[in-house]
Amino acid sequence: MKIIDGKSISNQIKSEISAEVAKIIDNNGRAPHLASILVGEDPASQTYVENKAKACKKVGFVSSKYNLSAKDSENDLLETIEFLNNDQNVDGIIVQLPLPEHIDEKKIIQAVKPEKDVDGFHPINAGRMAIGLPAYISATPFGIMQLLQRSEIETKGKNCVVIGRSNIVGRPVSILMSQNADPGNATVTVCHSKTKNLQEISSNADILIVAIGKPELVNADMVKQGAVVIDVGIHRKPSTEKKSGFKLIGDVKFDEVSKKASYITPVPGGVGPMTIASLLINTLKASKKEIYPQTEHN
Ligand code: BQF
Repeated sequence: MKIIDGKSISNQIKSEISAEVAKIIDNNGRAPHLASILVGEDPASQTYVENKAKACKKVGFVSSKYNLSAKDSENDLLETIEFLNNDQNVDGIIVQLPLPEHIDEKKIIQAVKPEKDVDGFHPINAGRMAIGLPAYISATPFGIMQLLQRSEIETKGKNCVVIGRSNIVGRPVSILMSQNADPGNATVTVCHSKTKNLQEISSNADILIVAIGKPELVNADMVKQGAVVIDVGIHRKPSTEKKSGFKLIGDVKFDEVSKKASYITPVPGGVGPMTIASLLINTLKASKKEIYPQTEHN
């Protein structure tokens, strides 16, 4: 069994990005700029926004943070997005999810200009990705594809089972894995909360991608000997051994599943760091206007 070291692969990507930023600066360009909006003070969300700001700093990007109160209105958030859409010095905008109940997430993701939507959540980017046009691909699915590619894992013709169908991970990664591309060309099955024979289906997977959001749902009986297992879950489990008071666990029972897997991603240090690295890649592309060279969505 090989552990896929997402932390190390993400550091490799970050050093490639740093080199590109240095070149941009040498040519009298401006450093890429990522703006993050956080509404409220959910501790996990605060950590994620902090992780992204730190990563920006590490590769030489500018980052700015806009912290709204949980009580601020949907309109306040829309105004912040509009301000950043119009700021010529901002390349990428992310709105940290989840949002408070009184804010309509669907409305918010459509307010971010597609050209600055480095999370790839806007329907223009989600749709373009689905039909194989240049697009910002949401960071976690993109990170998973990079992990497979950089670990030289063959996907062509393989049975890939995705557990989870969210707009952010399960759905887009299932599309990418089935595309005629490398990585891709897998035969993909999407399972979800209403799937009846989950164990039967998942134990047929050569590549199992788990993004269901249920702590340690996947056990050894659900995994084929030699499978590649990608664990997207991230949950805080109370622990007296950690000074933070919790440890991170995934959607997969790592100890037992790792005995059967050929490759497996750990939590932490697997998919999570790759999500951050992919966001940096998207922000660099935004600053270079790589996806949308003109302003219209042709
Ligand atoms: C690691 C996220 C659920 C809901 C909204 C590194 C991150 C996490 C783990 C991180 C995530 C998860 C992010 C590790 C961003 C990934 O070392 O294992 C980085 O910061 N993530 C997010 O922005 O929103 C989420 C998960």
